[in-house]
Amino acid sequence: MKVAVLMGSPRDRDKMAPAAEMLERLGLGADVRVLSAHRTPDEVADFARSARQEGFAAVICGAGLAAHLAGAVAAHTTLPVIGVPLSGGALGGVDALYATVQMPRGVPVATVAIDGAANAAILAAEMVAITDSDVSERLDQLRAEWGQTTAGGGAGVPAASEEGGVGAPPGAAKPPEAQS
Ligand code: C2R
Repeated sequence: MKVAVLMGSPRDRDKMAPAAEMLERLGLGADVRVLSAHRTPDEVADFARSARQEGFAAVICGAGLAAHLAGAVAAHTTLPVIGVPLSGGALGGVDALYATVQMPRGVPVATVAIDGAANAAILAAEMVAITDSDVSERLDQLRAEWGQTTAGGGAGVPAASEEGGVGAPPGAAKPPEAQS
């Protein structure tokens, strides 16, 4: 199974890199593309309409500012779409968060934290793991490594700057639950 990782601008690459890294770590192929609902609307629609047939399990969309990419993709597919609001600009990513999360009924976008690219990949893997026991086992291993059992308290969760970090702001070595 493969997962698409889309981003609105080449300048989003660093913030979205943890998504592809995490997918790879969980044994899933990542198809990374720059597509914009504003700048390349026809390409976005073409991609989304054919994504299921192309064998994608889910589509991760990262965008900053007036982030319409995830919503535009969701308009053209019933695959699960996971939105990653990206930080930057005068509003620090809150604009992208609201634009991504506030979808109208019938066209959902599962939205992770601002700059939460790694969590978007984990969520996509969890969707695949519903029917894929190999991916399910890798997710269990990841949790075990990070000490994220109910008893472990997440003490081993790496900071965002480390391998496959969870998407916390740079320098904030917090477990995922501390972000929400
Ligand atoms: P540029 O630096 O290329 O001007 O992009 C991008 O994700 C980026 O964070 C600035 C910001 O604009 C965002 N962008 C969107 C969309 N396309 C580009 N939000 C979209 O389709 O939603």
